[in-house]
Amino acid sequence: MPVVQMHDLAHGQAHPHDHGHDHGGDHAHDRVHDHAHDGAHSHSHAAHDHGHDHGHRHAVAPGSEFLRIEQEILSENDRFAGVNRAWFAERAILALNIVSSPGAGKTSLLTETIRRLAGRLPVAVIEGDQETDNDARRIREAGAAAIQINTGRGCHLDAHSVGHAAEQLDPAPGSVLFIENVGNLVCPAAFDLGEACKVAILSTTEGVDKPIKYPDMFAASELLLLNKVDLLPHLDFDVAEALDYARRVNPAIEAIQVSARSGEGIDLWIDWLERRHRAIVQVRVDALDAEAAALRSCLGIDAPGKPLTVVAGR
Ligand SMILES: Nc1nc2c(ncn2[C@@H]2O[C@H](COP(=O)(O)OP(=O)(O)OP(=O)(O)O)[C@@H](O)[C@H]2O)c(=O)[nH]1
Ligand SMILES: [Mg+2]
Repeated sequence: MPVVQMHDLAHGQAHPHDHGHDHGGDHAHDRVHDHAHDGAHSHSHAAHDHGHDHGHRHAVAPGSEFLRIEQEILSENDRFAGVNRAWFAERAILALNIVSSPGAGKTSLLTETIRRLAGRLPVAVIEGDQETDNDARRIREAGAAAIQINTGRGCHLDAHSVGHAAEQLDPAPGSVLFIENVGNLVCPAAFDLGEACKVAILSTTEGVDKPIKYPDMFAASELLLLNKVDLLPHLDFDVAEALDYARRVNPAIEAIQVSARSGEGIDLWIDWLERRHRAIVQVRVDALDAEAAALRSCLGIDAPGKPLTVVAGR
């Protein structure tokens, strides 16, 4: 599976989910590479080069050029996110955006999760890192299909490149699709990728106050996985205090204590995943049932199983 370069790319392919929009021009992430670098990239991208400091919900003077560009990028991202969300819904795919600071244990938790879900649910992974395909390789070794997006200078994934990657990866209907975002507690909070929800990972080595220092990320997440609890005996990390901070910025956030190393808490995380997966599948099944009922009614067939004889004149 190739590595997708998100920046410094030539203009080119339309987004697989473009549906008639023109997204050519200076898109920074329209080409798929079979290698990590081609060395000949241009550095002239403007509004769509997420490697710069724009495109985030920073506090800036209203009316500034910076703010205008920022709003343009975010609204375009939201449009792509909507397309992705519809694409996932149609396939009953549970897409989760996994966010954390670098090294909190995203890939380790995913590899453990993939092993636990083997034979239970199909899993695919979109990996986001600035450089290397190390994480995608780890995911494949654990037994799931993976595609790596390298963001270069970019500090987060965006919906457009995730749409490309999802189409290439082509997860089976009813899959769980993990999107491991770039390790960063700030920027990924502002970018909807079309996921069902964000899952934030905080590890016990990072300090208890991260949720109040980086509130946007914890406010945007539905679930907090507190990872590396196996290390608690060696640390002065106060779990109750950390969870209290998380609930201060997001009273509804759920929390599960886990260790990718010891396996503690992973069962609870798998239960959570299976619940969310069932809910997504149920929504799709209900929609298909409704479509089938509408077709039956249109054809004058009132019960499933009744032979398909179209009533004349209808
Ligand atoms: N003790 C302990 N170490 C862990 C645990 N989970 C991950 N680690 C270690 O933490 C380090 C970082 O883990 P990764 O899974 O690469 O973290 P990540 O969040 O994917 O990192 P980036 O993708 O670079 O942001 C590795 O050395 C892991 O072995 C855990 O539960 N307990
Ligand atoms: Mg990782």
